[in-house]
Amino acid sequence: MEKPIDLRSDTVTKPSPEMRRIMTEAEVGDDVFGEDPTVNALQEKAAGLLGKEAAIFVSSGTMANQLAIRAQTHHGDEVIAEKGCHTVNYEAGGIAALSGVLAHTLRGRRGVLEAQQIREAIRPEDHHFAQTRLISLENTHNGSGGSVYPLVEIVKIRELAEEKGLLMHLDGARLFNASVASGIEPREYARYFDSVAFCLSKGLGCPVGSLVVGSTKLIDTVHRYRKMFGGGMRQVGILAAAGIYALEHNISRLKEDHDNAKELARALHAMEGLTINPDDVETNIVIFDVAGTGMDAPSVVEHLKQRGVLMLPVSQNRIRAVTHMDVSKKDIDQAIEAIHQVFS
Ligand code: TLP
Repeated sequence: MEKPIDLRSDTVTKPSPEMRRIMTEAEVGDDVFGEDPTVNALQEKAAGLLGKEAAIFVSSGTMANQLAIRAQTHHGDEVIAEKGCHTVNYEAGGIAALSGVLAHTLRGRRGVLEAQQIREAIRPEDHHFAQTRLISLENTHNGSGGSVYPLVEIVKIRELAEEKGLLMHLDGARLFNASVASGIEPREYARYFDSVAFCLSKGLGCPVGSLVVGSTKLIDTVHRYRKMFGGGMRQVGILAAAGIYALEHNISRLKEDHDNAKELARALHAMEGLTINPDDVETNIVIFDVAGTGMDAPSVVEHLKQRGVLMLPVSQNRIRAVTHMDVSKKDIDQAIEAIHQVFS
């Protein structure tokens, strides 16, 4: 059988032959001793790219977010976040279990919280209340179909955070998608956050890995918790080498993924019974509603699977398709054809 067109996530990419070659040649050492030269080089590169003092290589986006939150909160604190964000919804309750914090979630418009909304949610100085400590934002916002956080709003939220003495974390799992779509440098986004997590194993095409960046002091604290959470790794330069390669070669090409997502969104919009606004598709995630077809999302996904196209049902009526480097324009055309067949 032909290889399926896998649009379930941008996490499914396989390392390219060139990336694999570079991995096999990587110089390695024991990273728990801080002696892996390739890991050190990746961390320096990541910190430089995001304009921060330091960075730390970790195994996953979840690990990166959880560590950043653990390092910047105390048990019983409150974290303000958007209702549909990854950190609160899809990390196995980690912020409660590992950091002992409360999530104070607010509904954003396409994943975007406004400063005024956050201002109203900050707990007053009163011993009855949990202490609001951290604001956590997500850019791009996965659950809202890869929406890009407007920088002007981030700036306002930072001003508020400074006024109230709060810290800010960015789940930038797909920060480079946001940057390529908006033309705003990653370091410009990062400026307004105390910590930023970003992933190498999504659109950038690595087999594994994420980074947390921030001040030297913060990253030192994260390092301690990484050890505590069992995330210390040894001769991991073979993975870090893939990360360096990805940061050097795979960022600007994200535009192709965005173009493919837009093409898919336009085609879906033209089909009867499907609901999607192609203008909402800013990066590589396409979420569409199938309620008007009389079929539910799991059965549409099953029919597509039989035609060699994989997507993810994200609710009873909504389906997610994510474009990435292992999906070509031709694959997108083929996927559109398969969708036509399912509904004809
Ligand atoms: N998201 C994955 C799955 O968890 C659904 C995906 O396929 O989109 N932040 C954001 C915004 C994410 O989208 C993800 C992964 C993570 C963090 C966690 O990254 P990993 O999977 O590396 O722990």
